[in-house]
Amino acid sequence: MRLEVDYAQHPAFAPFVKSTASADPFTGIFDVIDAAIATRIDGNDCQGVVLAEARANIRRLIDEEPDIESTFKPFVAAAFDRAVDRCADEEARRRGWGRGLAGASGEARRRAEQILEEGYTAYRMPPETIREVRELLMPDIERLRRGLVEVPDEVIITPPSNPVARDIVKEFCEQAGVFEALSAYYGHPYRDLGFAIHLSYSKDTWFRQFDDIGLEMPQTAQMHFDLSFEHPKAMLYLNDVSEKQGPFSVVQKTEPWEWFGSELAFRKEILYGVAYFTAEIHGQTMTGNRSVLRIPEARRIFVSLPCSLRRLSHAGDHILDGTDLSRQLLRAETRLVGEAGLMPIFAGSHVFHRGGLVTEGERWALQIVFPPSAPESPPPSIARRIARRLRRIPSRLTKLIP
Ligand SMILES: O=C(O)CCC(=O)C(=O)O
Ligand SMILES: [Fe+2]
Repeated sequence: MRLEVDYAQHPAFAPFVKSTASADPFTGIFDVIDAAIATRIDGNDCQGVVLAEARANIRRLIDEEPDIESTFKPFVAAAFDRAVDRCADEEARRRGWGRGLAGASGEARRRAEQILEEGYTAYRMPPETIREVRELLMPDIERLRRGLVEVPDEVIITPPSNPVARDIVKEFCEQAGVFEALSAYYGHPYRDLGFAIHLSYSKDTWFRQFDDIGLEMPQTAQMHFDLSFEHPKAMLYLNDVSEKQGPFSVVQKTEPWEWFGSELAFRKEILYGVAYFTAEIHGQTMTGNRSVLRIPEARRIFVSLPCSLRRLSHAGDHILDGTDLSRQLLRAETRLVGEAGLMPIFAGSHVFHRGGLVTEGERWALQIVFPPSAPESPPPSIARRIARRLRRIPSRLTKLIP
C-alpha cells in the first residue's frame, strides 16, 4: 500500500508548504538506497562504495535543496544516515528469516508465519487467570480512575505495583507458547516481558495535534508503525473491548515483507529528526506521549521538505477524511474486539496499527513489551545509540518504543 499524504491540502500544514511539485530531486531516492543495500549484502560491493556514493549523493541533494532551511539540513542528513543503517540491519534480518522456524514446534511455526503475514497473532488468557490478574492490579486501576477527574492531556498509564501479576502473565506466555512463537519469528530467544497498565477513555486528548487551529483528528488517527523492530508487543485486555472501547487494530498487509525498505526507515528517522530540530534549535519539546507535531514549528519544518520526503511513520494522523487513502485504510482495518483475556501480539514496526481510541466506556489493558534475550542483544554501540535516543525523544514516541 502506498501511504502518500497530500500535505499541501491539509489545513494544519498547507500554510507552510513551499513547493507543491510532485517530482523533485529526491524522487526515486529510496529505490536507489534499497538497491545499494542489496548490492552490499549480496557481496557485490565489499568496500561499500555504492552505498557510500548513495550517502554522498543524498548529502549533496540536501545541500542543494533551496526549500529546506539551512538549520534543518544537518538533521535531515542525519535522519537519512540513520535510515540507511536501520534499513541495512532490517534487510539482513529479512534475509535470515526462517532460521528460527527450523527447530520450532508446528504451533510456534504457524504463529510465527501469522505474525509475518498479518503482523499479529491473538492469544486468549483463560477467564479465571485474567480475573486473577485484574484483581491484583485493581488498586492501580482504581488509582488511575480516580485521576480521570483531572482530565490529564496525557496517556493514562502506570507500572504494576504488584509483581505477582507479572509472574502470572509471564507464566501464561510460557505455557501458551508465546515465547516460543516469538523466538521462531525472530530467530533468537525471547523469554521475558514487561508491561504497563494503560487506561483509555472517551475524554483522552493526548493524541490530538491540531487544537491550535480547531481541527479534529481524522478517522485514521493514530495509525502508525512502531519504531523498534526487535521489541514485539501485546495488548492484553483486562475488560471486554467492543468497537467502542478502542480495540487494538491492524491494517491488513498487502504482502508479508511490505515496508521492509529505506522508505519506512526514513519515515521513522525523520520523525526523530523533526523532534531533535524543534528541541535543539527552538527549545520546544513535547512531554510524555504527545506528538511533536502539535508544535506548529515542527509542522512548518517538516513540510519544508520536498514532496517526496514528506513521509512519516505516524501518517494516520494526517490523512484527510473522505480521501481514497482514508477509505482504503479504514476498509483494510481489522479491529480485535473481544472479551477480557484477549491478547493480540504484534510486530508493530512493520504493520500499520493503532488502538485505545475509546468513544464510550473505558478500556483497561496491559501494554506488554517483549525484549530480546541478552545474548542476542544489539552490540553495545547500537544499544548506546538507542538508549541515547530514548532519553532525548520528547514526543509520544516514548509510548511506542520500549
Ligand atoms: O493501545 C493500543 O491498542 C495500541 C498501542 C500501540 O500502538 C503500541 O503499543 O505500539
Ligand atoms: Fe504502536
